[in-house]
Amino acid sequence: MTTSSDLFSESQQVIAGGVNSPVRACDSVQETPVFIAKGQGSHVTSSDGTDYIDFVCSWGPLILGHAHPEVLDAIGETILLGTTFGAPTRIELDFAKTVCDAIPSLEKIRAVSSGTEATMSAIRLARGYTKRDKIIKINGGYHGHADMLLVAPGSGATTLGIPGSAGVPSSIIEQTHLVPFNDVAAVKQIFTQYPNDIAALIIEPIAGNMGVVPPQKDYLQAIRQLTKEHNALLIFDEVITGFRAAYGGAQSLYNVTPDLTCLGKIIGGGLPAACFGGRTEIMDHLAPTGDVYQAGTLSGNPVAMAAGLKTLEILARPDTYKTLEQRGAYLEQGLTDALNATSIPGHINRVGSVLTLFFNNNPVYNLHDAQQSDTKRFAQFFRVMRSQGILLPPSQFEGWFLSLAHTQADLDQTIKAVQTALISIN
Ligand code: KE4
Repeated sequence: MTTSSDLFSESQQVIAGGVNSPVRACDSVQETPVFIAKGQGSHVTSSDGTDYIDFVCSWGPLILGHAHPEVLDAIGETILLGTTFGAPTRIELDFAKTVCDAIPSLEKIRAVSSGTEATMSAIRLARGYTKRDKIIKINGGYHGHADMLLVAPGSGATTLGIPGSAGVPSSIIEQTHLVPFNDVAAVKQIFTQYPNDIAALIIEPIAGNMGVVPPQKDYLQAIRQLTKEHNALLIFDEVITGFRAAYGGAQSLYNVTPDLTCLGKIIGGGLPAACFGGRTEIMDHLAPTGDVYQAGTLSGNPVAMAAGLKTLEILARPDTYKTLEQRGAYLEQGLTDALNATSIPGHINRVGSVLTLFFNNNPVYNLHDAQQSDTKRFAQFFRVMRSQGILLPPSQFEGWFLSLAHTQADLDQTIKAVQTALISIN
């Protein structure tokens, strides 16, 4: 059996950094990555044959767990009809109707293949629609790796301590203005400075890439009001929160309707699919009806649409989100009790089925707070948890994702492993 470390050494010869996405390399926790051979429900098995309870869940998409039988059936039936046509298909229409029915801000969508494409395209559409160039983003918000959004990005860049990225021209960066999360005054200040120049404010309504950080009371409502007053578009990046925080996304949970919404992860059902959308009068600015160009060879891929559509159908079943909330609350309580039994300072942020345990003396309301966390202690904790068969996202600045496949036994085993890990790093 080939070990993960052997595979990683080989991969580093032919794949940049040995991984196809930086955060998978586990640099920040001073580990080498586990190579996964298969997943089933809430568990994955490494190439070394070790079983893990999985809280990465592919960084969010697998809210039903790995290899859900109904999703596999939907993929299996669809793929027999062909994989891609570069022409419209009925299933793309069914997918668009389902997503538009679910998400309050959506009258029309355009499907793409990744969250990065969705947010990049939404920003271009906002700039084309408003004929303005400047954008506002949140310090520590992560929206994929499009140039204009790689400014103080969260997720892997924060994990690796990279403030931005080489290769992005300063002329691009100077059009992107930063504000802290949960800080209305900072947004007001930018609009006062540039009253008629802001095309859009893009935000993760529940921050997920500085660790999980919920919006404070009335924050999103205030941002909605300010963007409206200044004729700037409000873009909710719901790539994580869409169909995770609620079936209608964070916008339905907090009752705030943005002008554009970006979705990804869950809506692909484990295959590459994402989308962006909004009111018809904005979306009709997109080619071919309008003059904002955007395109994609595999956009709306029928097999990915089938996986996503089946996933959303299952999520629409009764009590789904009640169950996810119960499981999230149970795990949070277990972590809280385990922390309180030690002298280790920690704070847990949770929304539904995604949470972050911050090794931090204080509550976390924004990136600055999150960066006060003890990342060394997180790395120790991660390693001890992995040695006990629990796979966490290898970063203090990511969320633990639960799925409908995580059982009570999984959660009890996880809580026990947390108790052991905290004692060992106390
Ligand atoms: P992708 O291009 O990776 O499909 O989506 C980019 C993206 C956009 N918006 C939000 C809110 C996101 O969280 C992401 C991607 N999330 C990261 C981790 N939180 C994906 C993991 C990775 O980069 O490997």
